Amino acid sequence: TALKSLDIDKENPQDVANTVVRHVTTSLARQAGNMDTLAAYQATALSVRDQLLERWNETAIYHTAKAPKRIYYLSIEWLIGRSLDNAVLNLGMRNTYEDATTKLGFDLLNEERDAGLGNGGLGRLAACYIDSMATLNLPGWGYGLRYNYGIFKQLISSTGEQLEAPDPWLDRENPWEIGRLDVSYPIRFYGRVESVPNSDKALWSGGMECLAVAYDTPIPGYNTKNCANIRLWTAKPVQAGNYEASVAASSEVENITRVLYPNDNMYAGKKLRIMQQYLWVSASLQDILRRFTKLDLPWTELPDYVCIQMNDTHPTLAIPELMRILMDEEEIDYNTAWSITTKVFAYTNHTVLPEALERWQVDLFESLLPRHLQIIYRINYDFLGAIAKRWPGDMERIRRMSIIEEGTPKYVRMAYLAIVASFKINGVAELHSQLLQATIFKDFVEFKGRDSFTNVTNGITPRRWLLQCNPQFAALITHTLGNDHWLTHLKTLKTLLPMAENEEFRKAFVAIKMENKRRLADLIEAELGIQLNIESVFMTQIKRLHEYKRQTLNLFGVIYRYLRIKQASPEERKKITKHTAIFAGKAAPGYYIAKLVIRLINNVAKVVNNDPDVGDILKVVFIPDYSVSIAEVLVPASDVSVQISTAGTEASGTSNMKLALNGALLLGTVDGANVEIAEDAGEDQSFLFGHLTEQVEGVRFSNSYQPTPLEQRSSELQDVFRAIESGTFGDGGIYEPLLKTVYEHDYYLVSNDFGSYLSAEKLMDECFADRTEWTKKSIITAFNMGDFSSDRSVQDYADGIWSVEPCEVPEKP
Ligand code: DL6
Repeated sequence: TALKSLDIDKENPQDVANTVVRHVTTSLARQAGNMDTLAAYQATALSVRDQLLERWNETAIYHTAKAPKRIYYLSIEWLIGRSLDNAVLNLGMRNTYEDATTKLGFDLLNEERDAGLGNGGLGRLAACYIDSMATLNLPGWGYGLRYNYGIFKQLISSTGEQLEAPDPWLDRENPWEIGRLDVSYPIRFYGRVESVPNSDKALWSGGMECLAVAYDTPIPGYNTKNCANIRLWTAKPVQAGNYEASVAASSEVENITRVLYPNDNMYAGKKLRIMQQYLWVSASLQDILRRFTKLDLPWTELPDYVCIQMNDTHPTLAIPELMRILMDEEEIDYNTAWSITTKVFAYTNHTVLPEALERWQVDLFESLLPRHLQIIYRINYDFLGAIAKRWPGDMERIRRMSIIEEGTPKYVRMAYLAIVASFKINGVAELHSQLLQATIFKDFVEFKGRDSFTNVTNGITPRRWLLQCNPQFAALITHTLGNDHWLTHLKTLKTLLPMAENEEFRKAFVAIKMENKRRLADLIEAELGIQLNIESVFMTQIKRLHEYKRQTLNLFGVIYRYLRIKQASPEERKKITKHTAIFAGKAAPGYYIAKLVIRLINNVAKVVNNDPDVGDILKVVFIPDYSVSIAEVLVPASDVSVQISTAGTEASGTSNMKLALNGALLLGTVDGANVEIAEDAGEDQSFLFGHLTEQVEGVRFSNSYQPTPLEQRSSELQDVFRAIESGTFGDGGIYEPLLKTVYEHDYYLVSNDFGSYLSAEKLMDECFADRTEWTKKSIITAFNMGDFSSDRSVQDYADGIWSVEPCEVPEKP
């Protein structure tokens, strides 16, 4: 019967509607006539899930039979967002479901809560990559953690400050996951280690044991039967004999996967976090190895069947964990275990910021994972021995490169461990990969050789970031090309470049942009009561709040513009290009300066938006609680993509790609993937400004050691600061700590780049005045973004790092 129940005509809305109604009565135990929107959403989701599971099972069966080499993507964050729309699109059933649910009388998409299991770029990248792995038919799985609470909900107080509320996203049943109570693994913490004489084996026992239980989220590929999987772990206590002890232990254990750490590009060093990391990698490895052992092959063949990509250093504990399993449980000698391990792992670095690099205190590490520390010491011993052999007497080099950072306290440097054990290390944009090799990993390039290091520029899935978020533009492309092949071969967009000169196409393009702007303006008016002029330039900066991302530069530019409007005569005002500055993003709850920036944005917005002298010449909007689904509204509605990090600090960025693909022009620094975006879009399409990476150190040095007064660095910025200090936007004293960061060291060169930022904006305004030219640039930008599909990135990984081949499930197995 189960099989029969799926035997529906996938193009027949009535058939699909029947499956929905059946879920209402069976899965939800409600009467069909008593169905609210939530129930309709859940039943629809369950009906879609049936389709997914059919493919999921077929993929699993086929891959088990074919036994291809598999890629496992270990990411501590998966920022999936909503699944319903994406799933029906990838299944090719959007129209049928739309018709079916309209038939049922519901608009369901907004019922779904975002799966917010990530902070920002790193987690969203993982979600794009799994979509591409499925689409490219690669045998890939993702592994992560099933946090009970995702990224916090951001509220804005009446004083403009960020407040945080929990995100209990699992309080409602999550229809996209399947609990696998049968798939669970034991995990140990603390305890003691006894060595076994004359062997590399040790016995780790005692301490606290718990279980990691699997939950699966099927991820359909686009236009293929293949379906990937994200397996997320949840911590559960093991039942002990003593009731009181087991209740106490159970709350400690359940805490492990309770909440996502809300830091982005910032390492916190908390015990619970290392417990999360270990539970996740240990369970994932046990699962991966169990699958391999079913093949009944010698362990030395593991690297022919398994590749593990580490998304940053968060899963680095997988290295000593694999060594432990091979030595202590499989009784393999150290050298063989090391030879296997170093052929399995590859490591992606996502930041050069020193404050984001993970280093665990040895004491904490030792108490939680005593056996792993022993193994790391052993790895380090051999590694430093090799360095000493190659550079005899170079103690300084040994000190610099050691996996253990000496001092009080001592630390385990996770990036170094990841590099030593990985066969390939990559950065996420050309500039970033070069910087890694020239700066923080320079010694390791000398040691391992250049071939161990590479670049894979990030990408975004065009299914979510164009087809789903901008359906009308997608339809225009498909209509013009005559097919939708571009959705899996994004570079074909290039063939549409001549359309920039086609008036009819331009008209259609502008009409779509205006409709998207209208949709965003409606949302903003409904949520915040701010009325926008959709004829103004929509300038969008959407990302985490961080000093290096310099939301300040944008905001100070807004204030400068405001001051100029105030000084202008009514006649002059008429000539000023109308701007809407849109900000969205969260600040880590403990990041004081970033939270102060949010407060200032909101208070500037209050003053500017209510000043009759300004009218619709300038509006400022901070959209609270930025999320994937809000991004899906913002991205297609933007004219300008604001990407203004200090050069050399943003590893790649991905909102720059999403915005450009939807036709926003880049206003940015020469940083991260901006470089490649500007190169591909063509010089005339972008507005680049600011000091270059190679200049930053020098300017920083003079800012700190030969400080010149702000007035001399930028008189325009001095005017802005005076306005803030004098109380134009509320009590100026509140912002003193923020302004001080610029007055004093100005580590991120806000004052040094302010002048050229204003010039770039001016150029942009002049350009916007000629709407036809602007539209041409916008079209040219979008159609030159073919290289930023995550399909290209994942294919680069598959060819250059993973050595995995597609394994496509046949239409009729
Ligand atoms: O690679 C994804 C994303 C980049 O686009 C951003 O530029 C970068 O800041 C971000 N890095 C992190 C680092 N976190 N840690 N650890 O999130 O990665």
